[in-house]
Amino acid sequence: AQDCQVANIPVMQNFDKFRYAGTWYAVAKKDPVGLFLLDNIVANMMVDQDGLMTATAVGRVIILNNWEMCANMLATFEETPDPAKFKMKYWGASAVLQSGYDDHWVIDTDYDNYAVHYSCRQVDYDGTCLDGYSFIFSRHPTGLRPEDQRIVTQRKQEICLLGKYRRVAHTSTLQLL
Ligand code: DAO
Repeated sequence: AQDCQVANIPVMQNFDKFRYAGTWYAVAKKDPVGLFLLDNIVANMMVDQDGLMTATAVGRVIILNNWEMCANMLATFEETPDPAKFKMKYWGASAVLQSGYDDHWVIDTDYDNYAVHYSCRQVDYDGTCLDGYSFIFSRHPTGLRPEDQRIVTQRKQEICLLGKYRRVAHTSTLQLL
């Protein structure tokens, strides 16, 4: 069993940012308070010659109560002593979009099919996560392979978020890429 302490959450061992690079489709998401990215979420991770990891991401958002748009987001990642734990500075191509500074932890990935992401924005007094979000990413827009689903379900349980996810559709009624 797991104690759900943010500090004890197991992350990817020997994380390789070079193999993590490339396109990832969000197929499921646990939303934070003040949900931002709704669906059609695609992230493109890059590592430059100096080893700096950056990302571009798109997704459908609703801003100013009822205005639907495609968010074009940018992010840079700061490394920490744990290679699977990054600090992510993010902002929108447009000023109406969210910006912020979040954790970006890679819980597990096989690099070729699935990745489990986790970010706790606010740790509670008891050490559990009070407000956070998590993406389940796939290399395939069609979703996870059955053999990956089993692993991902296990990871969701280990990060104490089993049952908290919603499916992220890739319907692309807005022009996204
Ligand atoms: O959608 O509610 C939310 C939180 C997500 C905010 C961060 C989005 C921009 C950066 C994406 C980079 C790849 C994960």
